[in-house]
Amino acid sequence: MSTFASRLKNFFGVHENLSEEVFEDLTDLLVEGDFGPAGAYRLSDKLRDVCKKERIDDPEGARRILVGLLEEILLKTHSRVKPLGEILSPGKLAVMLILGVNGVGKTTTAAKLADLFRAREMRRPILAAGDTFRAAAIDQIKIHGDRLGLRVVAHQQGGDPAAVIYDAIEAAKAGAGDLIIADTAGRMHTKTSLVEELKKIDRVVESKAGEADYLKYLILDATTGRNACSQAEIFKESVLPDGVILTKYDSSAKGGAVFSLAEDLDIPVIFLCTGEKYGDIAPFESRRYAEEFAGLA
Ligand SMILES: Nc1nc2c(ncn2[C@@H]2O[C@H](COP(=O)(O)OP(=O)(O)OP(=O)(O)O)[C@@H](O)[C@H]2O)c(=O)[nH]1
Ligand SMILES: [Mg+2]
Repeated sequence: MSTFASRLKNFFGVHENLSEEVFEDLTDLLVEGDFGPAGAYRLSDKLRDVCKKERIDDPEGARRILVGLLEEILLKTHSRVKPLGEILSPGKLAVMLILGVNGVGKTTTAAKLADLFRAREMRRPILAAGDTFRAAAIDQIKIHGDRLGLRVVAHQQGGDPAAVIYDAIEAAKAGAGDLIIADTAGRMHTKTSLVEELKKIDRVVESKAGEADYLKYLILDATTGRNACSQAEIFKESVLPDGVILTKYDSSAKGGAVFSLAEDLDIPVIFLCTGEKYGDIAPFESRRYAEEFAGLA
Protein backbone atom coordinates (compact mmCIF):
# COMPACT_ATOMS: atom_id res chain seq x y z
CA MET A 1 0.00 0.00 0.00
CA SER A 2 1.36 3.46 -0.86
CA THR A 3 2.00 5.96 1.91
CA PHE A 4 -0.88 8.04 0.69
CA ALA A 5 -3.32 5.11 0.63
CA SER A 6 -2.42 4.25 4.21
CA ARG A 7 -2.97 7.87 5.21
CA LEU A 8 -6.43 7.76 3.66
CA LYS A 9 -7.06 4.48 5.43
CA ASN A 10 -5.95 5.92 8.78
CA PHE A 11 -7.95 9.08 8.16
CA PHE A 12 -11.18 7.14 8.33
CA GLY A 13 -9.88 5.04 11.19
CA VAL A 14 -9.34 7.95 13.58
CA HIS A 15 -12.78 9.55 13.30
CA GLU A 16 -15.68 8.32 15.37
CA ASN A 17 -18.46 9.94 13.44
CA LEU A 18 -18.98 11.98 10.32
CA SER A 19 -18.79 15.61 11.43
CA GLU A 20 -18.56 18.46 8.93
CA GLU A 21 -14.88 18.65 9.73
CA VAL A 22 -14.31 15.15 8.38
CA PHE A 23 -15.50 16.17 4.91
CA GLU A 24 -13.41 19.35 4.99
CA ASP A 25 -10.31 17.42 6.00
CA LEU A 26 -11.05 14.82 3.38
CA THR A 27 -11.08 17.51 0.69
CA ASP A 28 -7.63 18.66 1.77
CA LEU A 29 -6.35 15.12 1.88
CA LEU A 30 -7.63 14.36 -1.62
CA VAL A 31 -5.81 17.44 -2.94
CA GLU A 32 -2.65 16.17 -1.27
CA GLY A 33 -3.25 12.90 -3.09
CA ASP A 34 -3.07 14.73 -6.45
CA PHE A 35 -6.79 15.22 -6.93
CA GLY A 36 -7.65 18.55 -8.57
CA PRO A 37 -9.13 21.01 -6.03
CA ALA A 38 -12.47 21.27 -7.87
CA GLY A 39 -12.70 17.50 -8.19
CA ALA A 40 -11.83 17.06 -4.49
CA TYR A 41 -14.67 19.42 -3.46
CA ARG A 42 -17.12 17.70 -5.77
CA LEU A 43 -16.22 14.29 -4.40
CA SER A 44 -16.42 15.33 -0.72
CA ASP A 45 -19.76 17.04 -1.31
CA LYS A 46 -21.14 14.02 -3.06
CA LEU A 47 -19.89 11.74 -0.30
CA ARG A 48 -21.59 13.93 2.31
CA ASP A 49 -24.86 13.85 0.33
CA VAL A 50 -24.83 10.10 -0.15
CA CYS A 51 -23.97 9.45 3.50
CA LYS A 52 -26.82 11.70 4.58
CA LYS A 53 -29.29 10.09 2.20
CA GLU A 54 -28.32 6.57 3.14
CA ARG A 55 -28.07 7.47 6.85
CA ILE A 56 -24.48 6.37 7.11
CA ASP A 57 -22.79 7.77 10.16
CA ASP A 58 -19.68 5.70 10.58
CA PRO A 59 -16.39 6.52 8.85
CA GLU A 60 -15.88 2.95 7.63
CA GLY A 61 -19.25 3.09 5.89
CA ALA A 62 -18.25 6.42 4.37
CA ARG A 63 -15.07 4.89 3.04
CA ARG A 64 -17.00 2.14 1.29
CA ILE A 65 -19.19 4.78 -0.33
CA LEU A 66 -16.09 6.76 -1.28
CA VAL A 67 -14.64 3.78 -3.15
CA GLY A 68 -17.89 3.46 -5.09
CA LEU A 69 -17.81 7.16 -6.00
CA LEU A 70 -14.18 6.93 -7.05
CA GLU A 71 -14.99 3.97 -9.25
CA GLU A 72 -17.92 5.88 -10.73
CA ILE A 73 -15.57 8.70 -11.78
CA LEU A 74 -13.31 6.22 -13.53
CA LEU A 75 -16.11 4.29 -15.19
CA LYS A 76 -17.31 7.38 -17.07
CA THR A 77 -14.30 7.01 -19.34
CA HIS A 78 -13.17 3.48 -18.58
CA SER A 79 -16.41 1.78 -19.52
CA ARG A 80 -15.43 2.33 -23.16
CA VAL A 81 -12.03 0.65 -22.72
CA LYS A 82 -11.93 -2.78 -24.28
CA PRO A 83 -10.46 -5.79 -22.48
CA LEU A 84 -6.96 -6.81 -23.59
CA GLY A 85 -8.20 -9.48 -26.00
CA GLU A 86 -10.39 -6.99 -27.88
CA ILE A 87 -8.03 -4.02 -28.15
CA LEU A 88 -6.82 -5.12 -31.58
CA SER A 89 -9.09 -6.29 -34.39
CA PRO A 90 -8.41 -9.91 -35.34
CA GLY A 91 -6.37 -10.37 -38.52
CA LYS A 92 -5.80 -6.65 -38.98
CA LEU A 93 -2.56 -4.71 -39.01
CA ALA A 94 -2.22 -2.42 -35.99
CA VAL A 95 -0.03 0.56 -35.20
CA MET A 96 0.63 1.84 -31.67
CA LEU A 97 2.24 5.24 -31.37
CA ILE A 98 3.98 5.84 -28.04
CA LEU A 99 3.99 9.47 -26.92
CA GLY A 100 5.14 11.44 -23.90
CA VAL A 101 7.61 13.88 -22.43
CA ASN A 102 11.22 12.98 -21.61
CA GLY A 103 12.01 10.11 -19.32
CA VAL A 104 8.48 8.93 -18.53
CA GLY A 105 9.15 5.38 -19.74
CA LYS A 106 8.18 5.43 -23.43
CA THR A 107 10.88 3.12 -24.75
CA THR A 108 10.54 0.63 -21.89
CA THR A 109 6.76 0.61 -22.30
CA ALA A 110 7.04 0.06 -26.07
CA ALA A 111 9.07 -3.08 -25.34
CA LYS A 112 6.63 -4.21 -22.62
CA LEU A 113 3.68 -3.83 -25.00
CA ALA A 114 5.47 -5.83 -27.69
CA ASP A 115 6.16 -8.62 -25.22
CA LEU A 116 2.60 -8.56 -23.86
CA PHE A 117 0.80 -8.59 -27.20
CA ARG A 118 3.07 -11.31 -28.54
CA ALA A 119 2.55 -13.55 -25.53
CA ARG A 120 -1.14 -12.94 -24.91
CA GLU A 121 -2.50 -12.11 -28.36
CA MET A 122 -0.15 -14.09 -30.60
CA ARG A 123 0.84 -10.90 -32.39
CA ARG A 124 4.05 -10.45 -34.37
CA PRO A 125 5.32 -7.04 -33.24
CA ILE A 126 7.82 -4.83 -35.03
CA LEU A 127 9.50 -2.06 -33.05
CA ALA A 128 9.93 1.24 -34.89
CA ALA A 129 12.80 3.43 -33.64
CA GLY A 130 10.89 6.68 -33.95
CA ASP A 131 13.09 8.52 -31.46
CA THR A 132 15.68 9.76 -33.92
CA PHE A 133 16.32 12.84 -31.80
CA ARG A 134 18.22 11.66 -28.75
CA ALA A 135 21.63 10.06 -29.08
CA ALA A 136 21.55 6.39 -28.00
CA ALA A 137 17.76 6.13 -28.31
CA ILE A 138 18.10 3.92 -31.40
CA ASP A 139 20.57 1.62 -29.64
CA GLN A 140 18.27 1.43 -26.62
CA ILE A 141 15.34 0.14 -28.65
CA LYS A 142 17.63 -2.22 -30.59
CA ILE A 143 18.76 -3.74 -27.30
CA HIS A 144 15.12 -4.41 -26.39
CA GLY A 145 14.61 -5.88 -29.87
CA ASP A 146 17.59 -8.22 -29.38
CA ARG A 147 16.48 -9.31 -25.92
CA LEU A 148 12.96 -10.01 -27.06
CA GLY A 149 13.94 -11.41 -30.46
CA LEU A 150 11.93 -8.77 -32.32
CA ARG A 151 12.53 -6.96 -35.55
CA VAL A 152 13.46 -3.30 -35.16
CA VAL A 153 13.07 -0.82 -38.02
CA ALA A 154 15.51 2.07 -37.56
CA HIS A 155 17.15 4.88 -39.53
CA GLN A 156 20.07 7.14 -38.62
CA GLN A 157 20.02 9.55 -35.70
CA GLY A 158 18.64 12.88 -36.87
CA GLY A 159 16.44 11.21 -39.49
CA ASP A 160 12.74 11.78 -40.04
CA PRO A 161 10.73 9.77 -37.47
CA ALA A 162 7.68 9.71 -39.72
CA ALA A 163 9.79 8.00 -42.39
CA VAL A 164 10.92 5.34 -39.89
CA ILE A 165 7.35 4.50 -38.96
CA TYR A 166 6.35 4.57 -42.65
CA ASP A 167 9.04 1.97 -43.35
CA ALA A 168 7.91 -0.16 -40.42
CA ILE A 169 4.37 -0.17 -41.82
CA GLU A 170 5.76 -1.16 -45.25
CA ALA A 171 7.71 -4.01 -43.62
CA ALA A 172 4.58 -5.21 -41.84
CA LYS A 173 2.53 -5.04 -45.03
CA ALA A 174 5.24 -7.12 -46.73
CA GLY A 175 4.67 -9.81 -44.10
CA ALA A 176 7.27 -9.08 -41.40
CA GLY A 177 4.70 -8.52 -38.66
CA ASP A 178 1.21 -7.38 -37.78
CA LEU A 179 1.70 -4.92 -34.90
CA ILE A 180 3.95 -1.89 -35.15
CA ILE A 181 4.93 -0.30 -31.88
CA ALA A 182 6.52 3.05 -32.57
CA ASP A 183 8.72 4.74 -30.00
CA THR A 184 9.01 8.53 -30.28
CA ALA A 185 11.28 11.21 -28.86
CA GLY A 186 10.34 12.80 -25.56
CA ARG A 187 8.99 16.24 -26.23
CA MET A 188 8.07 19.19 -24.09
CA HIS A 189 5.17 21.33 -25.12
CA THR A 190 7.40 24.38 -25.14
CA LYS A 191 9.28 23.05 -28.16
CA THR A 192 6.99 24.03 -30.99
CA SER A 193 9.09 22.24 -33.61
CA LEU A 194 8.71 18.93 -31.79
CA VAL A 195 4.96 19.38 -31.46
CA GLU A 196 4.75 20.13 -35.18
CA GLU A 197 6.84 17.03 -35.87
CA LEU A 198 4.39 15.00 -33.82
CA LYS A 199 1.47 16.25 -35.88
CA LYS A 200 3.35 15.26 -39.01
CA ILE A 201 4.03 11.75 -37.64
CA ASP A 202 0.32 11.48 -36.84
CA ARG A 203 -0.70 12.55 -40.36
CA VAL A 204 1.73 10.14 -42.01
CA VAL A 205 0.68 7.19 -39.85
CA GLU A 206 -3.00 8.01 -40.32
CA SER A 207 -2.73 7.94 -44.11
CA LYS A 208 -0.19 5.12 -44.38
CA ALA A 209 -1.94 2.87 -41.89
CA GLY A 210 -5.14 3.01 -43.97
CA GLU A 211 -7.52 0.37 -42.68
CA ALA A 212 -5.20 -0.66 -39.84
CA ASP A 213 -6.03 -0.16 -36.17
CA TYR A 214 -4.23 2.99 -35.09
CA LEU A 215 -3.80 3.63 -31.36
CA LYS A 216 -2.06 6.56 -29.73
CA TYR A 217 -0.89 5.93 -26.18
CA LEU A 218 0.31 8.76 -23.99
CA ILE A 219 2.83 7.65 -21.39
CA LEU A 220 2.58 9.43 -18.05
CA ASP A 221 4.84 8.97 -15.05
CA ALA A 222 2.71 8.40 -11.93
CA THR A 223 5.30 10.02 -9.70
CA THR A 224 4.86 13.41 -11.39
CA GLY A 225 1.47 13.90 -9.74
CA ARG A 226 -0.71 16.64 -11.16
CA ASN A 227 1.94 17.50 -13.69
CA ALA A 228 0.78 14.39 -15.54
CA CYS A 229 -2.59 16.08 -16.10
CA SER A 230 -0.96 19.19 -17.55
CA GLN A 231 1.03 17.01 -19.92
CA ALA A 232 -2.11 15.20 -21.04
CA GLU A 233 -3.92 18.47 -21.57
CA ILE A 234 -1.17 19.75 -23.80
CA PHE A 235 -0.79 16.56 -25.83
CA LYS A 236 -4.52 16.48 -26.31
CA GLU A 237 -4.29 19.78 -28.19
CA SER A 238 -1.90 18.42 -30.82
CA VAL A 239 -2.54 14.69 -31.00
CA LEU A 240 -5.54 13.25 -29.18
CA PRO A 241 -4.44 10.15 -27.25
CA ASP A 242 -6.70 7.09 -27.19
CA GLY A 243 -5.53 6.42 -23.70
CA VAL A 244 -2.81 6.73 -21.12
CA ILE A 245 -0.28 4.21 -19.93
CA LEU A 246 0.68 5.09 -16.39
CA THR A 247 4.25 4.12 -15.49
CA LYS A 248 6.22 3.93 -12.24
CA TYR A 249 3.10 3.21 -10.24
CA ASP A 250 5.42 1.09 -8.07
CA SER A 251 7.35 4.16 -6.93
CA SER A 252 5.21 5.64 -4.14
CA ALA A 253 2.75 7.31 -6.49
CA LYS A 254 -0.30 8.90 -4.87
CA GLY A 255 -2.49 8.30 -7.86
CA GLY A 256 -5.18 10.99 -7.61
CA ALA A 257 -4.27 12.46 -11.00
CA VAL A 258 -5.90 9.48 -12.72
CA PHE A 259 -9.32 10.66 -11.52
CA SER A 260 -8.75 14.11 -13.04
CA LEU A 261 -7.63 12.52 -16.30
CA ALA A 262 -10.98 10.77 -16.45
CA GLU A 263 -13.21 13.50 -15.05
CA ASP A 264 -11.66 16.61 -16.58
CA LEU A 265 -9.94 15.36 -19.73
CA ASP A 266 -12.00 12.29 -20.63
CA ILE A 267 -8.85 10.21 -21.14
CA PRO A 268 -8.84 6.66 -19.74
CA VAL A 269 -5.83 4.79 -18.41
CA ILE A 270 -5.40 1.59 -20.41
CA PHE A 271 -2.36 -0.02 -18.75
CA LEU A 272 -0.57 0.34 -15.45
CA CYS A 273 3.19 -0.28 -15.21
CA THR A 274 4.72 -1.28 -11.93
CA GLY A 275 8.41 -1.85 -12.54
CA GLU A 276 11.26 -2.02 -15.01
CA LYS A 277 10.85 -5.63 -16.14
CA TYR A 278 8.99 -6.59 -19.31
CA GLY A 279 6.26 -8.32 -17.34
CA ASP A 280 5.54 -5.26 -15.18
CA ILE A 281 2.52 -4.12 -17.18
CA ALA A 282 -1.15 -4.98 -16.73
CA PRO A 283 -4.52 -3.74 -17.96
CA PHE A 284 -5.93 -1.00 -15.74
CA GLU A 285 -8.80 -2.07 -13.47
CA SER A 286 -11.07 0.73 -12.24
CA ARG A 287 -12.47 -1.02 -9.15
CA ARG A 288 -9.09 -2.19 -7.98
CA TYR A 289 -7.53 1.19 -8.56
CA ALA A 290 -10.27 2.94 -6.57
CA GLU A 291 -9.84 0.45 -3.72
CA GLU A 292 -6.07 0.85 -3.68
CA PHE A 293 -6.36 4.63 -3.70
CA ALA A 294 -8.64 4.55 -0.66
CA GLY A 295 -6.46 2.03 1.17
CA LEU A 296 -8.98 -0.80 0.96
CA ALA A 297 -7.01 -3.26 -1.18
N1 LIG B 1 10.13 1.78 -11.38
C1 LIG B 1 9.78 1.88 -12.65
N2 LIG B 1 10.65 2.34 -13.56
C2 LIG B 1 10.27 2.45 -14.84
C3 LIG B 1 8.96 2.08 -15.26
N3 LIG B 1 8.89 2.32 -16.60
C4 LIG B 1 10.09 2.81 -16.97
N4 LIG B 1 10.93 2.88 -15.92
C5 LIG B 1 12.31 3.39 -15.89
O1 LIG B 1 12.32 4.77 -16.20
C6 LIG B 1 13.52 5.12 -16.87
C7 LIG B 1 13.20 5.85 -18.17
O2 LIG B 1 12.61 4.92 -19.06
P1 LIG B 1 12.66 5.06 -20.64
O3 LIG B 1 11.85 3.96 -21.20
O4 LIG B 1 14.06 5.21 -21.14
O5 LIG B 1 11.90 6.46 -20.78
P2 LIG B 1 11.66 7.32 -22.11
O6 LIG B 1 10.38 8.02 -21.95
O7 LIG B 1 11.83 6.47 -23.30
O8 LIG B 1 12.87 8.37 -21.99
P3 LIG B 1 13.40 9.36 -23.15
O9 LIG B 1 13.54 8.54 -24.39
O10 LIG B 1 14.71 9.83 -22.60
O11 LIG B 1 12.41 10.46 -23.27
C8 LIG B 1 14.29 3.83 -17.07
O12 LIG B 1 15.25 3.70 -16.05
C9 LIG B 1 13.22 2.75 -16.93
O13 LIG B 1 13.72 1.53 -16.50
C10 LIG B 1 8.03 1.59 -14.27
O14 LIG B 1 6.86 1.27 -14.53
N5 LIG B 1 8.49 1.51 -12.99
MG1 LIG C 1 13.02 6.69 -24.97
